[in-house]
Amino acid sequence: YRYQERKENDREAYWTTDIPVDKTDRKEHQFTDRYTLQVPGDWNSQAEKFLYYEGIVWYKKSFDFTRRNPANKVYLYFGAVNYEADVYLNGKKLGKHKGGFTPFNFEVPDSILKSSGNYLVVKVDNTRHKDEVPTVNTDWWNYGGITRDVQLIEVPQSFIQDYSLAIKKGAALKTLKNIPVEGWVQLNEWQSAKEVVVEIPELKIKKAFPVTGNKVALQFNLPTAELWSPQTPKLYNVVINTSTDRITDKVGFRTIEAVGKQVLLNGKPLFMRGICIHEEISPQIRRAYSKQDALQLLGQAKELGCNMVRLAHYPHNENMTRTADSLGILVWSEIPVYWTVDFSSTEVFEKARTQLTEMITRDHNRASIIIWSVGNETPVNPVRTNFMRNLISSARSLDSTRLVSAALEVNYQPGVNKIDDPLGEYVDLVAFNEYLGWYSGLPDKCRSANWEIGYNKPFFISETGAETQYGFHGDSLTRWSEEYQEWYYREQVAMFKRMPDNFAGLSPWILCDFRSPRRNNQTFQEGWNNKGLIDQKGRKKKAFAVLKEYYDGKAIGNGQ
Ligand code: ADA
Repeated sequence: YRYQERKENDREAYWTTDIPVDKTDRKEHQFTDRYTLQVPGDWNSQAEKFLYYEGIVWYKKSFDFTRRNPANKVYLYFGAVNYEADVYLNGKKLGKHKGGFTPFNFEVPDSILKSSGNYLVVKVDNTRHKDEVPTVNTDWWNYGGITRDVQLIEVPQSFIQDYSLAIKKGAALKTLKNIPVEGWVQLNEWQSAKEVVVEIPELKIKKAFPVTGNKVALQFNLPTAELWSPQTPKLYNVVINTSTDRITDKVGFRTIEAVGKQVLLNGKPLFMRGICIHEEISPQIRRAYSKQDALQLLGQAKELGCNMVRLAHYPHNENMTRTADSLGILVWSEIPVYWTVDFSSTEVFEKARTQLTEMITRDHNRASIIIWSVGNETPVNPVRTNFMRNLISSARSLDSTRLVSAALEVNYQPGVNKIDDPLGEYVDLVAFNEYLGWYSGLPDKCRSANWEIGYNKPFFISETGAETQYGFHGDSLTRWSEEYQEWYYREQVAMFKRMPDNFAGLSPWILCDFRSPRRNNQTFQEGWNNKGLIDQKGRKKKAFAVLKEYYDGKAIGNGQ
């Protein structure tokens, strides 16, 4: 709620070797050069020699700071640092954080911060380890650095820490009158303030709630409201006041449920016309971080006819979810429990749960987000199932208003493709990744495909795709050609049309080609996963039109 758009000129930071920091940390340090790096940004894309660099980089930035009120508290906020950050201000360590895609902050003690000549030093380490989340093996580039905004946030001693406001779960929306909403306001401490006042000026709402503890429950009716949906992404300004603090935000009101075999958005059946997206932008080829980047990626998804995106495989930056709110694009948001992490370790579970908590804490007021995903293609075994079940319960206890899911794998059996992963029982939406016609056989395999979805729930194809190099042409039997990918999508689309009626949508793999350390076919990959419908220079491949035609057809008369 204290989200601020970055000012374009405020992006200077340095990394260097000769700064007075905690000596025990210095032993790993090997560099003698000094560079200027943009923040937010990843180092890999800022100089050719760093493209493959994985390790430690020290950042330094000097700044002046004038407090608006000497009694105020100051926090230092990081949107994300990949992966481990040790933060020092004026030579004193403020703290440490692990997890490459979620925000964290430290309170800055009054004794440390000066009005001028402060220097902030951050030791960033993106070395991958087996006991981290994700682990060493990922099919995406391990972009290192301070990849999102860094802000100093000044707040009063007694401040509003967080809030939640959403339509009451289970509320009937037959008439759009007297819509019950509920939520809470979290105060940082018990306050002398007697009340919390919530205003939605456009709806002429102003409600006061007594402060009886740190967490103040909210409950009231909206006399009427336009619901948020992909066609009408209506956002209302919400203002929350106490006697000492005031926050503003833009909030959309909508409901999302899985009822029987359907996903219902605002009580109406929803078919998700999705696409997967990595947080990478072309043609600059770096992490996507700005609002412009979000507009480019989500704009391309809209052009494809999408009403939904799967933000794979980790929480993307806040500009993405904020822009999705304003453009009316539904979002699946995921933590990087990817393939195999150490499912037997309680420490690893805590690392995953921390990232889940940070993701949900940041984005729980975004109407666009309808699904929290706890992971991708995790191998079926009891230890992993227990680990994932516990993550699912954590997600539900942090936010009971959204669907919880995970991308599962298909159990391919002779004559039948089964979705029988025991996790299916615990998720709200049964989602799975299938690559019929790419990793096995030819696309015409789709014609005889039988699907056995072991759960009486809505299901979703969270990935499907084939690799293709833009501009490489052949007949449809020529793997890697645009024609092959086009054929793949045609056969897949024909198969989707025959899916059972609990088919709630799909998010093919993937909108744009992306860098991957695993993709080393010298003719067709050279470090790229080329399953994009758009290539690294922004050019559309032939299959783009095939999926678009399907989506445009699905959108007609769908009402969602
Ligand atoms: C997996 C994985 C994706 C992607 C895909 C592929 O399904 O979930 O991250 O890499 O494989 O391209 O093969």
